[in-house]
Amino acid sequence: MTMRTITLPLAALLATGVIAGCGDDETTSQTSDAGDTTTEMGSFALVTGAPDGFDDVSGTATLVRNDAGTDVAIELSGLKPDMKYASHVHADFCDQADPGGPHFKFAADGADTPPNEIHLPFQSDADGNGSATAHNDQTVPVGEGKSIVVHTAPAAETSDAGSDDHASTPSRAAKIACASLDTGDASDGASAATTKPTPSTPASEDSESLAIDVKGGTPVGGVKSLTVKKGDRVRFTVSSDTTSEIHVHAYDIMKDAGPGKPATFDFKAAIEGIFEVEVEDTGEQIVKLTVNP
Ligand SMILES: [Cu+2]
Repeated sequence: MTMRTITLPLAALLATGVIAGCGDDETTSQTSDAGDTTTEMGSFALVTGAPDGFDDVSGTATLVRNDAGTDVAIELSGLKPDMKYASHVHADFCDQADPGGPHFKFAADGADTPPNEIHLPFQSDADGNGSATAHNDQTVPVGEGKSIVVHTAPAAETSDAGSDDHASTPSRAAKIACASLDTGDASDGASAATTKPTPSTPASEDSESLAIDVKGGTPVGGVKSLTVKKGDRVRFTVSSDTTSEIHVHAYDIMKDAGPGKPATFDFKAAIEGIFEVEVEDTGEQIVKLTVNP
């Protein structure tokens, strides 16, 4: 009898206690913390209209976002040695008329300086290599911050805090190279579909250094297949009887191939998926590039 009178109010107390202590907001935000990291990567390529003296710039860009903020890292080679450079996360992809478009800003009406923008100033070494990293406590929204652009450094940007509104004064900071960022990570459901590799044809036996001959804007012998693993080097050479721009999609690498001047491609396969290499003027595909995980 006594047992029963005690257990009933105790059970009722426990029940209300459990409900009060279990904050719904807390549990849901904790679960999403774990799965919210996305990594995007890209390869640097020279932009059209880059200043004289830059002709073989390449490198990689990585942007990692999670609830703790955004981390960006770049690594370049082929730059002019011992020179200061500016680089920023930009709003658009590299294939725009103005490669990369304007700077990415967290607050559209906010300042042109960090932390409202992400800047990665750096100086190249004696061999023309350069690298930089940046952390921002804010998280770049998925689908924004689509590229990283490297510029010549305007005098004002030798100190990072200085104002550099190069969008309105483009002559002061010419764009040199641009890397479009692509989600190569399946943790983000929305973009996973576009980067997931589909079953592909077997690797061509000479994927080491493929040679493509273009005549009249079309590939001799048809579209060649090139299959590599992510992180491998992609190497091929395009010869053409007419001067044509050769474009590697997604990686946004463009090079001119012309009579006696073949275009040599050599870049890291940083983005998974199946990509076209085409003759830009004719839209003719010459290579099917497959990058497997
Ligand atoms: Cu910029």
